[in-house]
Amino acid sequence: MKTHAAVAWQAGQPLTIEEVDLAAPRAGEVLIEVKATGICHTDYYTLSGADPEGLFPAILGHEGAGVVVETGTDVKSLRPGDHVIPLYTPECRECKSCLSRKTNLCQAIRATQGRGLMPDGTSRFSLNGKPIMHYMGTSTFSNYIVVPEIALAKIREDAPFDKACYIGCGVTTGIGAVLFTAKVETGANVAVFGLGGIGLNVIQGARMVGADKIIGVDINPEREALGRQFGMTHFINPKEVENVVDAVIQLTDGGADYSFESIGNTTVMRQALECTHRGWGRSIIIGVAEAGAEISTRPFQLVTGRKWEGTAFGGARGRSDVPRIVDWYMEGKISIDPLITHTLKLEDINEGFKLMEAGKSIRSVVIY
Ligand code: NAD
Ligand code: AHE
Ligand code: ZN
Repeated sequence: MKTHAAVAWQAGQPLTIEEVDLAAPRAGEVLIEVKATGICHTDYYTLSGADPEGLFPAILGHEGAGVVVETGTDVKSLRPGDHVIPLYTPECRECKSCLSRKTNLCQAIRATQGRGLMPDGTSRFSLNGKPIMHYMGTSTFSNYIVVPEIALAKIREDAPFDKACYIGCGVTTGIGAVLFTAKVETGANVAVFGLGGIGLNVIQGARMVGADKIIGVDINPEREALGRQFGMTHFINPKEVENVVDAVIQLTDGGADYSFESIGNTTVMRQALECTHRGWGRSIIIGVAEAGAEISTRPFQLVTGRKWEGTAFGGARGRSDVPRIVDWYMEGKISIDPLITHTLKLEDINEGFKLMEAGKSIRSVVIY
């Protein structure tokens, strides 16, 4: 079949809309009509050329929601008409990682996914007979996609696609980092560096668990109002203080219990670690930094009890946790709507990247 898709031909170049060929789902695969997709900073990062796994030409996008159109052989858990969120972190429930119960990083198809291919080592997308690469196993910048069954979370049918799509990455990553990875306890002091599409969800996760001080740090002063709306109690603009680490330490009587870096800046990652409390502070890296980037600190920071950690997809097990998070949204327990600042047509997708770059959007959502 044919599908309209935004194709990334080269690093740093705008996407172009093409009519792409899409092959039918094979065994264990599912054809999805994508109804809406968010644009995450990670799409921008890969398009920029900084991603060591970035391949071109590819169809980017990993924050979608849609409907099952057709199932390949051996697909048992889904049928046409089901509403789904594609998962860049699948959940096979059989691999060593899934069975360990220690991580959400299912490894069943990670190797082929990182090479832009389906699990059988081929692409379903092509144009003029030449393959186009998948991206993160999802490629939600295409109206129709083929995705492995283990990489689809079935969600309730009354959830609106244009909001539910954001649960495919940003919402789950931010809230999950607090609930599933850090397991922040009531009364803890939390510092969040970077108040974009991810960081604002970290803020609302911290509010959900009843954190005490929730300190937001961002160089964009326009992020303060939305931060406060989502539960932030204190705002620091690093440009307005002499030393952001000292500023957090002063506000928290010795340091934050937990900090989160949701920017992808290694200098800020160090600040986030060093503003946590001696003896027990934990700093969680969410941001994705460019190929070759390294983090550093004095080992003394760790010797004196701070822990440096990271999280992918907020530690969520997609097929189990994503439907619950959709329920939280539908029950009014979490807020999504104010974070979707722009909606676009696929033809205007490059505008979404420009808005992100200019710091004008939190999330732009493409509606098919
Ligand atoms: P975004 O562009 O919406 O937000 C980034 C925010 O950081 C902006 O508000 C910006 O003003 C702020 N910022 C930039 N430089 C800063 C600095 N020096 N100090 C303080 N604030 C600064 O991006 P996003 O979509 O929220 O993504 C954030 C990061 O998280 C990206 O690196 C993205 O790739 C990563 N990410 C990781 C995961 C994961 O699973 N680990 C999931 C999603 C996104
Ligand atoms: N190819 C990138 C990987 C970047 C990365 O860490 N991605 C996150 C999700 S970001 C979503 O917006 C992730 O899931 N990581 C775990 C994994 O297995 O990729 C790079 O920098 O190499
Ligand atoms: Zn993302």
